[in-house]
Amino acid sequence: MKRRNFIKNASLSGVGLAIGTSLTNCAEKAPIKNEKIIASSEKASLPLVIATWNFPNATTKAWETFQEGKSALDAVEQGCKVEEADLNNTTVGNGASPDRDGNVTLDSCIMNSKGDCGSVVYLQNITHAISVARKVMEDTPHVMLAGKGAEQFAYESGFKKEDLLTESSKKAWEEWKVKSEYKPIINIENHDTIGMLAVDKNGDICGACTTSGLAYKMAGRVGDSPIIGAGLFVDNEIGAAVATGLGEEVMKTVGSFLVVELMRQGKSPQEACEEAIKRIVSKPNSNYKNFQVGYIAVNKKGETGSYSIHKNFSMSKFQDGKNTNTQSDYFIKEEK
Ligand code: SD4
Repeated sequence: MKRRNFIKNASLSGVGLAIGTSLTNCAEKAPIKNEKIIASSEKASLPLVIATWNFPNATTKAWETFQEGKSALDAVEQGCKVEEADLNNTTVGNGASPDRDGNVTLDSCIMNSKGDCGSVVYLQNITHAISVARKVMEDTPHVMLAGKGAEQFAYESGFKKEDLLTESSKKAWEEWKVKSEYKPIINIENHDTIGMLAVDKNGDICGACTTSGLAYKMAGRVGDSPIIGAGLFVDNEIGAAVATGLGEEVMKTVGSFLVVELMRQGKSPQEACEEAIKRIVSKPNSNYKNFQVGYIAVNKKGETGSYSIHKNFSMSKFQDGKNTNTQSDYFIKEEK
């Protein structure tokens, strides 16, 4: 398919889901007490870890990281690394589906309880994008590094060059190229981005998100997942949220920041996720029936919530030594 056709189809269809140096950039806030949220009920058992989708190995790794006495930041990084290394996860890290030109490009970000954050976009040839994002946060004066600069920084930080395109991803891409159809596919099979939020025993919250984005995306396309405020947001006074699904729609509504701000206004994590999804579906001309978006959120008390447009989104949780995966409530109830 000619690039122009691809662009046209993508915009008509809504695009399918083939599915710090400490930072001065993320401003430190004066502490704001939201009595409505903080004082209203007892805290849930801490620590806890939640993640998008069904990722028991990742949440287990994050929990074990806590058990070793490490931080919530370590927990989310280690948890996300499990999926980045899993060759069967074709939406994250090594083994991920390439863009339409055959290049595997990764987007990732991380945020700590002090409001510091780091991000990499369009990163190639490095499995653990989340660890590079953490290095951007901790070792540079910047928030975001892209493309060749991010890759160069990764090598200078000790990461090794790897070929992330596996034989099976290459084969699938070659099959896709025969027709080069970029159709909306809303099924669960095509979503595997991991977004993870962890609350330590003191109630301090960190988050991370890592993905290869959409399979067979246009070369150069970047989604919501590395964008602080869209794919991920942490406000240690209030809570945190992370998104999965069609990143374009998440970016247009600054979704994760919105969820956290709704919690600041007094909504529970569940109510906040629902409202953020409603903002997407209620936009004029929204073709939400053709794409999936899901949010998970946690507040300062350790209460959690999740919600999506279509059914089959789920949230993994590790709490009280127990791993669970729960189907999320969703907007389109008439779906079979
Ligand atoms: C993106 N939000 O790049 C990501 C895709 C995703 O599960 O979450 N897939 O738009």
